[in-house]
Amino acid sequence: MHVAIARQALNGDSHCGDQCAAWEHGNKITLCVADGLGHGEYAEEAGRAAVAYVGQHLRESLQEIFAGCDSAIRHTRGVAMGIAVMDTRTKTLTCGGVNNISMMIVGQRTRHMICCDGIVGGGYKRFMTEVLPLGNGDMVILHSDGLKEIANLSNAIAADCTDLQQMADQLLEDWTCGTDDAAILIYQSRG
Ligand SMILES: [Mn+2]
Repeated sequence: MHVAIARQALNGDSHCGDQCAAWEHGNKITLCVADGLGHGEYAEEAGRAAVAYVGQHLRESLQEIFAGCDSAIRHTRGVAMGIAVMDTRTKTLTCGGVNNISMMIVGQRTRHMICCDGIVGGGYKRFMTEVLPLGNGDMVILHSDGLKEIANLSNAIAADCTDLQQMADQLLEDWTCGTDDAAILIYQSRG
């Protein structure tokens, strides 16, 4: 599984509300970024609770995962969350998100996926999923709003850079907004 994660808490805080995870299960790879509202200890609690819930319900549909997580983390501040599930057999990516996680596929062209309004743990409306083909070499990028909307992604990603971790670290450094926790997850489909 070719995944890189880069995270940074605001002001070097020991707590980071932005949590990321990737799981390989059967013929699926599930990618998740959760941004606990605000920052600090309680944001981290919310982010961790959301990611833990997702990890325990990987076999369910995205609709079920989001609905279950929304109920399960009501005691927290709640999160913005994006999930992308790669099916390695059908070479498709199924995505869904709530609030403002940026999700995109970067390949021959860049495609952005949409989040619905609301908060996981506080209720949301009109959740929908998108299914998109994923070509060999395509990258899937999920990031929190601690990074600015990355303008001209193909330029931002150095063409000669093949090291995903270096790419994630560089994008975090170059595009951090500096006023919030920040996290970026990059997955690349290979072979
Ligand atoms: Mn944030």
